[in-house]
Amino acid sequence: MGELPDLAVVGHTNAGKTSLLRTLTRDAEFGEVSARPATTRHVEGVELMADGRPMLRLYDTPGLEDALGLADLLEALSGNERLDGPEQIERFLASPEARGRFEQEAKVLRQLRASDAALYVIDARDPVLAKYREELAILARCARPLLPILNFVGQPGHRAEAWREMLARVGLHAVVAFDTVAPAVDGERRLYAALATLIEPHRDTLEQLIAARAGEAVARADAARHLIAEMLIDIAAMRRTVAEEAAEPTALGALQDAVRQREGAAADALLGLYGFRREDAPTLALPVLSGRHDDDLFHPRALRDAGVRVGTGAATGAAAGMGIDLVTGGLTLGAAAALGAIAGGLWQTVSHYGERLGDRLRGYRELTVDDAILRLLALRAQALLEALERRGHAATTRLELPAAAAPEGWRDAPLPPALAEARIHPHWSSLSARYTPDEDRMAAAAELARAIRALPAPPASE
Ligand SMILES: Nc1nc2c(ncn2[C@@H]2O[C@H](COP(=O)(O)OP(=O)(O)OP(=O)(O)O)[C@@H](O)[C@H]2O)c(=O)[nH]1
Ligand SMILES: [Mg+2]
Repeated sequence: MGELPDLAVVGHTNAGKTSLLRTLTRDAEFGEVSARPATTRHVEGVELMADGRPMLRLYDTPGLEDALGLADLLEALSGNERLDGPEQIERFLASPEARGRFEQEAKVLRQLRASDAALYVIDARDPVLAKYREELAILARCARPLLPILNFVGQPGHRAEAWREMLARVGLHAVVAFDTVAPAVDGERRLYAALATLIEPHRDTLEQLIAARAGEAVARADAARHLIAEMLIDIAAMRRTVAEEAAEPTALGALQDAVRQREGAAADALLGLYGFRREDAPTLALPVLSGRHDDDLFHPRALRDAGVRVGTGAATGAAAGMGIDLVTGGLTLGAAAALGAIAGGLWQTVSHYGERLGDRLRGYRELTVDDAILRLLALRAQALLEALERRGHAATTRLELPAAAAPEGWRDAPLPPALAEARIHPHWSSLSARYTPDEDRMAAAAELARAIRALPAPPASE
């Protein structure tokens, strides 16, 4: 027992011990996680960092498999002597069986004896079987505080209540529900708070850890909102001049690609910020990352699914060809907008005006990205952010974006003024050759970041 609290993570095989470590350390690469039992074979320690310094040591351990067999052995080893719990455990650890048949169990108990406390991970979907009671009775003999963690509580049909009841019967009243794949917003804080009551000597450290983690979460969400704001400004400010009409389709395609790339880069940065990998990216909404194109940003269905209002005639079935064209374009003639010819900025309207304006536009055609696309980008980025906030680092499936997670405002309310501002400052776009970020741009980005959804505050307490 050193100055840092040492915590053993113990439990039945496959209960999610390694998964819990992944989520607590925010490291999706920690150890090996698999659906087959006995995945972890050795004790593996890791320091939990916060505020740039280690605050806690966690030890992953192999799963307990044969609690009933071990209970019999402990009894046999005691013979007629009246040994207390730790004495029984020490005798077992010195026995040949601890290097043979019960080698895995010995590793767990040795680590628990060397730790300040243990997190006892439970697969709450399992019925409360006799072998689990035995497992707990053996762990209790190590004379270390145990904090039961109810894992898999995000799954239907879990038996958390039956588990709480059984745990209370053996004197374990502090119990934390913590689904490692989809932890509650407040889950980590509760876990450490419960732990602080169990290991009094380390209470201060654990409280510092809670504060540091909370601070990190705020800073992370803040950085995320800035990443999204930067992307939106880059895209809103973007403009491409087209010399002649014939070159328009090519320019349009190039501009769309630039927008897709920029969205992909922002998504990549968000994933990185939250400690997830590209493989975790949702297939659905990030075709640039996933290589799938059926949910492309410029696909008319994407706007409709997101409930973004695109204005007159745009998404109506009647105008399919034209409508799809214009929504697929997602681009407007910036010059025409600048001339006051259009307000909503729709391709159809623009084409219409374009004909009328004819000469005035000739030789001065500029493509910009439609408001509807900006709305969609904002909605998608915020949905991604929300999903990342809720994802545990033990998750093994790809992220899925909630359909209608982001706030209504981005669907039809006027866009934040910072974006209108960006529209008339082409040099604000980092995608432009003339990119010159000035103070006004920084101010606009900061203002826009504040307009990005503030995440729901965690529930105060249960
Ligand atoms: N849905 C869901 N799956 C989980 C959760 N926790 C773990 N799993 C899955 O359960 C399986 C076992 O998880 P592990 O973390 O390897 O379990 P373990 O306790 O370390 O297992 P051993 O090392 O074999 O003792 C894996 O397939 C995980 O992806 C959870 O909270 N929810
Ligand atoms: Mg494991």
